[in-house]
Amino acid sequence: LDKWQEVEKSFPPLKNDLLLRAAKGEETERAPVWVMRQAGRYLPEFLEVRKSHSFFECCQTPSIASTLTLQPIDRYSKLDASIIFCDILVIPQALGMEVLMEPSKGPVLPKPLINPDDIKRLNKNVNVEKELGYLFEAITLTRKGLLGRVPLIGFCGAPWTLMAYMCEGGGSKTFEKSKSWLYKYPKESKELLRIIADVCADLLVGQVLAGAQMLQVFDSWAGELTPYQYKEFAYPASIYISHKVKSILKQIGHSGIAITLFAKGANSPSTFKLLSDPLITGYDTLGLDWTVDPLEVREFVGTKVNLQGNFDPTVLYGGKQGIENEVKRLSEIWKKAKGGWIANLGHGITPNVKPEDMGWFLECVHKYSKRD
Ligand code: 1CP
Repeated sequence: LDKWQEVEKSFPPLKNDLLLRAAKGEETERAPVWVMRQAGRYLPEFLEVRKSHSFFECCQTPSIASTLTLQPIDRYSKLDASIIFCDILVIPQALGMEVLMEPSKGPVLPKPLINPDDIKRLNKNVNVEKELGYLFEAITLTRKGLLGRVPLIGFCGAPWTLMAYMCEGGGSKTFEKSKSWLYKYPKESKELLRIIADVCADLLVGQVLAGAQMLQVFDSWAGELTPYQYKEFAYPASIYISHKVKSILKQIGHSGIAITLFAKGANSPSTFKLLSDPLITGYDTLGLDWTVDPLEVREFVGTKVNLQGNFDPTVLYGGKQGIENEVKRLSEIWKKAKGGWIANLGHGITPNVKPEDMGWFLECVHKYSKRD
């Protein structure tokens, strides 16, 4: 406890708390806005750093990770949050799996988990401080570099999404290897999900103690599951994390933190109902992808949970007028939805976006999300 308070006191005071207020359910004067993958390949300054450093070198070197996190904040004064530069696949690495980042293919895990016997290959009792301490260092450094401009978000992948990478050996179109685990080995799948979830929770707690002011769990492949599989496998593993994080923080006298769950594509009414009560799920905010209507989602989730989203990432290819029209249209709908709204894209920003179009998008959100 003392250590956490010491660390917190060493940071400059926060000047923009819109994100944190919206995450507590406040209908803020305008929507706080940030963009998933805002530090990334659409920024020339990011590509410049990547010329001389491999992807995981960027993640594992605190000064580089911090520089990359601050790049979009330095460029766009209209961003209301930063997210630490890292990747969800550092958890499989901590569990002992090799992960490569191949320029054209994305992540590759050369020795995937083929059957339950392979669970034995994973490290037991992962010490996150030892395996992933670089992330905590990067967070502390970044809080200093932010000078209180905006809050810093910590994150991890959700167990199902990480299990998918660990069983597929990389990205996938069909998810046949990982999903066949759920049919063939339901019990062992749950065991694997729990092993992953424990590391996720420890990693999130470590990020908070290092200075993260909000958290997000990325379940990018939740939409590959049937509603039944989501409820049976992904959901319990995801809420295990949030409850574990919140109970550890409570035990050490921490004042608590808001957590967002981005379960991309998990859009069935029954799934929304399952995620509707933060007291049950431990998730204060749900991230929505662009395929759903915020008002319709509100009907399913009620008013206890806050929402984040959900501009179509391709709107950023729509030109100035197209971006403005769409931000105006969707913001009007969002303003009718009750509770906290954090504006974001419905998935990560893509590499070919022009940086000035991202800037224009942020300006439009500031303008049209204003409540009168
Ligand atoms: O060569 C490069 O520079 C690789 C590009 C890149 C970047 C910039 C990857 C590879 N990861 C990242 C950073 C990253 N990844 C962040 C940084 C913070 C920020 O948002 O600015 C975050 C939050 C992630 C999270 C992440 N990684 C997710 C969840 C979010 C999502 O987009 O769904 C996933 C699925 C990954 C795996 C991953 N890492 C990288 C790629 C290309 C992928 C996806 C590959 C696939 O489609 O399977």
